[in-house]
Amino acid sequence: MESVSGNPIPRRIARYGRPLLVVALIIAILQSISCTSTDRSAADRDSRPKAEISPAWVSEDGRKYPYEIILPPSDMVMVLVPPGPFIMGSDEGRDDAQPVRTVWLSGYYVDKLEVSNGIYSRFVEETGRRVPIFQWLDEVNSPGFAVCGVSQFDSRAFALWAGKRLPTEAEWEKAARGEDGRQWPWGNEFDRGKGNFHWNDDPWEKVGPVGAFPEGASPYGALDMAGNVYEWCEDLYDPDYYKRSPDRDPPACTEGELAVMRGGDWVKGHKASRCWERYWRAAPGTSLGIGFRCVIDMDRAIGLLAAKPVE
Ligand SMILES: [Ca+2]
Ligand SMILES: [Ca+2]
Repeated sequence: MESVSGNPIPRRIARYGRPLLVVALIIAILQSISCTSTDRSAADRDSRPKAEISPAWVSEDGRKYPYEIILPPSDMVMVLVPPGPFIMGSDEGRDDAQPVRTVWLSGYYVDKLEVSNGIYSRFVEETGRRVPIFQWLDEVNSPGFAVCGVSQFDSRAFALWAGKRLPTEAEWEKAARGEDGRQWPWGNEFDRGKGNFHWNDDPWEKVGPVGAFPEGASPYGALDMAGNVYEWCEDLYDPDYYKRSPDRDPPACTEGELAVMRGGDWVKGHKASRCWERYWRAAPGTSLGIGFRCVIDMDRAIGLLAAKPVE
């Protein structure tokens, strides 16, 4: 009788209670293992060297320098050019890039992209600097396009606002071609599809957006160092400067009537965009094909509290 042996419900509990208890224990153990595993993963992530989370170049004294940083107020991505030697100059073309030699540079960060209209307009708003002279042309004034129509003086003023500076010719050249003496940022064969050049198949007949040709990246990841807009350097143009400048951290040349710009523009082709080609213009002058990018010394960048790795 159920009444004698007890309520059927307690009996079921008695009958299934042990297996249920075992199952509950197994679930609890599995949950415990799962939580422990999750906690361990989190702990592992937290304890991993930052270099694994945000890859960094490590100096001989153990300092870590992220390969990419962003600095306010321009908030542009900058890529690292670690200290070391590179092959500068060329035996081709005019003799102003001769001789070919090895030059050693301290480390620095260079803007990954040319300065855009959008970023330049923030500088204009904050400082009252004149607007670039071709901004009335709808075909060049899109916020994402490289700024053009700026003088070397304008570019320097922007660099000062951004807490940076214009590159020396040597810094510009190394950022463009890396260490191995290549002709273009991507290698030794010209490719119209790797930059905004004249007569190529891209949608832009004049200046175009910054960063539109990722396959044209330099060994350090800088884009558009061949084509789109010429880029002002800090140097004045001396045709003999490559012959007489020091082999270690050559400073910007301060003697000359004209200012240096590099990399060719949207109206030029393969020759002007060779990494070692030097070109020039009056420092107060400009054109639809002249813009710029900035650099900052590596240690100065890291010393700034606002410097942070790019996620
Ligand atoms: Ca084009
Ligand atoms: Ca360029």
